[in-house]
Amino acid sequence: PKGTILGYPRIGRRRELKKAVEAFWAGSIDEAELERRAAELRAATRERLAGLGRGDSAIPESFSYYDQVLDAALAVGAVPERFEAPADGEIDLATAFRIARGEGEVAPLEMTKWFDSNYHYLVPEIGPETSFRVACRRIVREFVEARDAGFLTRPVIVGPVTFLLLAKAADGTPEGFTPLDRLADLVPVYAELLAELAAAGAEWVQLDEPALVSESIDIDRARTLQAIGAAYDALGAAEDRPAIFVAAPYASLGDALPALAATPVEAIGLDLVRGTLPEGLDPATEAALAAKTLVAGVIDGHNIWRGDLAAAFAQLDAVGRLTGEVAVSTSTSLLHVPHDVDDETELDERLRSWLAFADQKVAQVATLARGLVEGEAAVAAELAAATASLADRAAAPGVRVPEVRERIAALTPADAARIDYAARVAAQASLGLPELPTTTIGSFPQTADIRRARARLLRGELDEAGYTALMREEIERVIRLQEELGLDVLVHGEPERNDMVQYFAEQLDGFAVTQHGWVQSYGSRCTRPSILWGDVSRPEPMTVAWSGFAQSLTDKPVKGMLTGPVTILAWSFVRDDQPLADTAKQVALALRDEVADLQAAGIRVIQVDEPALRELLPLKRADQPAYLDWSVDAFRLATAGAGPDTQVHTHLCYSEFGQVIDAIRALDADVTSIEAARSRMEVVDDISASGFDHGIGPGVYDIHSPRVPSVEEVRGLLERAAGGVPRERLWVNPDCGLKTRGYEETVASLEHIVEAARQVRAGLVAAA
Ligand code: THG
Ligand code: ZN
Repeated sequence: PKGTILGYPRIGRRRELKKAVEAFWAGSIDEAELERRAAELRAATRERLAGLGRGDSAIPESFSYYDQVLDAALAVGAVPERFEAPADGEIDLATAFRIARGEGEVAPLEMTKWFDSNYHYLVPEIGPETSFRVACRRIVREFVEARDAGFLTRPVIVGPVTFLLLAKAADGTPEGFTPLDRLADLVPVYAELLAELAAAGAEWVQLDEPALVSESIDIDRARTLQAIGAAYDALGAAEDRPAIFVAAPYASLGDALPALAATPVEAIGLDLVRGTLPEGLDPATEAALAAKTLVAGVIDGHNIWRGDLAAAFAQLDAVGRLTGEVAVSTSTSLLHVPHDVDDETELDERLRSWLAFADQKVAQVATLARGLVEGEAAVAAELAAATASLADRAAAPGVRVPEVRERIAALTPADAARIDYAARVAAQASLGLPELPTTTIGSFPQTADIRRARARLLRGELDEAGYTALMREEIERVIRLQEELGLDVLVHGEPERNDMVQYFAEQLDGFAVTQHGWVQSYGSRCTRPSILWGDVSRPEPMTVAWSGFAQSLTDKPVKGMLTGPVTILAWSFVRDDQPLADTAKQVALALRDEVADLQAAGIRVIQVDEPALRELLPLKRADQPAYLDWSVDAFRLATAGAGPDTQVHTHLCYSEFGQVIDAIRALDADVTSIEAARSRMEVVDDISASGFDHGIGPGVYDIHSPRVPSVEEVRGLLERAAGGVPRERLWVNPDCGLKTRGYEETVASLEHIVEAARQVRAGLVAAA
């Protein structure tokens, strides 16, 4: 094919898949009905993609009910024993969902972030005993389904090297075992699957190998390179197989390119948006590449800008100097973007003309592919239109706002620095907090009533005053509850917030929000990233009325709750016409204004959440220090306007703190709460070892599970933490916000937490 995409959104234009899957979980539709609806979605997708060309494997078959890494695990039968999958025959959907979601005491596979995106995949568990077999032929069935409808599609599956690199060693595996040790056992199963695809008539198969571009995932690069050679020499040598296309999105392949080029695979995909054109290749690699198809990912699959089509076309030329066979593609799967800009009828028309969602990107690929075949002149009008759109965007009001830029230019290092921690501790003694203070992360359960009130406000059935009254009632209830529970630092519970980023985006200049721009986050869950298109500023206070109201109800300190600059960027679609670092500074200054106003309203504790700090960490080590510099700087800029007696908190989740531990320290927050319950506090030792010497609240309640921890259990965790952290710096809190939990388990858990803190406090005082 001359043009293709690496994958298409699966959730559906109106989240049809989410609705069908959740209906199946709720028991309101059966498996046959779920399959029927999913098939309908796949059929609609193929029709949408017909512009890529029907007959030549241009259309990827990239559907998934839940997650593509889970799909690969099912395909090769790598299912941990606790799920009791059948030893032969196909793994059914019910089992697949049990693996994804758990059931009763059976814990699901762990979930973690997919490269530097907000998508979460399920982490396979591989041990020395894991048996591999072709256990789910869904990709074969879907290929046949497409074939019978007249489409010769290209099945997509996560490749064997990435599958093992993303997996974790199963519990209880011997020291020194890594999942990659099992490559030789796994590859024959992939070969079998490929043979079945070939038998069904597949001409091409796409194996996704994004792990090859990441320097964070593989600890032993030489071994990874060797694994690439072993896997693809073996798969390439198979007699009955489709042509193999290895896609490597999210960054440059680097030294994995020569390794891959040396294997018999027919096509290699390069991300030319995040990555660069390979340079300085050795003659053997040059010769090998010249004989392959290079699939040039020049259309950004990770962002929603229409982009520079002429520059993309020029990149194809450059790739053409490496091989005679060039195809144009998206840089990544379009999984990360919503379906269709044309659905956004409420969006400002001028802004809309600058955007490209999945369907528009497909059209861009088709245009460039036509240019490859018919020559640049044939698509000159389209290229010129994209260039004109870029110029229109650059000149539009709001994209560059002089006042915002002047304020940034006038910043000095002193603006990002608070006085030293010891002086702050002394000033904050006036908060009157006990040893081991208890608090929560911010949100309380979002009840159906709260969501209903917001929906009625949006539909115009409830006016602002009525909505505010309902939210105030809820805040008062949450404050009284926390007082009864005996918590020390209270929160207002965030009933007024839909999403911790969108809430701020809706109130900041420079952002727009969409109506239908849903993007899959994990399983059936989606978010609607906001679009950060212009210079950011804060026209009015965003949270002060709610926090101030909450503080007026109680003598205990109420924590103001803000989302940090990095997280706001990470969970939005961000402008691509200036460095992220510059955009982060603008967001930071808007937050700095909010901090000042909260402080002026009598709020003495302010939490600025940065759960996405690690997510944006660049995949290449060389890029990481600069990122950590600007991300830390943005946080400090947002918070350093706080006086010494204002206590600044931050919160991070996802327990993988290893690579960002120094950055966490550099944030210089007075108190940092982190996820720790599931890792049994191991993370506390890591953090202490790093020299962290500010307040820390390792989570003692795993909010991902409905389980209520006992007082003894919480006490044990606290005592464990107190072993690594001096008690005057230790805080007591859950792992994360309580938004997704029910009230019953929340109240019970918080009672246990407060009681455990009381007991440990007493014990510690007695021992001193
Ligand atoms: N906000 C945003 N991104 C996030 C989180 C967030 N990424 C990581 C983390 N939190 C976990 N992700 C999610 C994403 C979606 C949902 C829950 C956790 C979720 N979504 C609702 C759904 O799909 O039904 C829709 C929510 C809505 O109506 O706005 O429950 O907190 N940006
Ligand atoms: Zn969290």
